[in-house]
Amino acid sequence: MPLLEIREYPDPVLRKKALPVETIDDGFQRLIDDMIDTMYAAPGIGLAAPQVGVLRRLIVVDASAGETPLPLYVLINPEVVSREGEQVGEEGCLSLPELNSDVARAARVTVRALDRTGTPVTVEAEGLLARCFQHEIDHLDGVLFMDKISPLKRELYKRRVRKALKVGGGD
Ligand code: GNR
Ligand code: NI
Repeated sequence: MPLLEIREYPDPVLRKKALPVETIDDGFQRLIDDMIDTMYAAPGIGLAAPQVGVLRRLIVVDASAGETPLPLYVLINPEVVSREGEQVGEEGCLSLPELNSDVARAARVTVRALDRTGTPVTVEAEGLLARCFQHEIDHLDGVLFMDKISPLKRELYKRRVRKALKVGGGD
């Protein structure tokens, strides 16, 4: 199945708000499968549709780490319905190459969504999985983790990207 092109900052599509999914048809099932393949190939632990240029509210997440297997989540129109506590931990993003930084997030979240069959599901998460859900749902609102780091780090990163685009052309 074809891998999708992952859009990188400063691609404007990453800053737009994604629309709710209204129809889960065959084309949409294909998009889900292609996003799953793209996430694993990257490799990443999550992927949001805007990262592949699709402004719809769809995320895929597999936060399995080494010994600890977790389910693959496909969540349509996901919403954080409750959050508790705080955790600070390092994040990366496939759309922000070479940026890694600590981000403060809720420690635990409850997410309501539809699964790929359109069935309502409620998922409770903590730790890395909770972090990843928050990161992916932010993408659906045009929010990137660079918005949540220190202003100094953010400005240094923006400058680095601008410079790389100037000399390298970036296609
Ligand atoms: O692969 C990814 N790793 C990650 C690590 C910590 C917090 C969030 C993430 S998500 C990221 C893939 C990605 O960019 N998803 O949007
Ligand atoms: Ni990301």
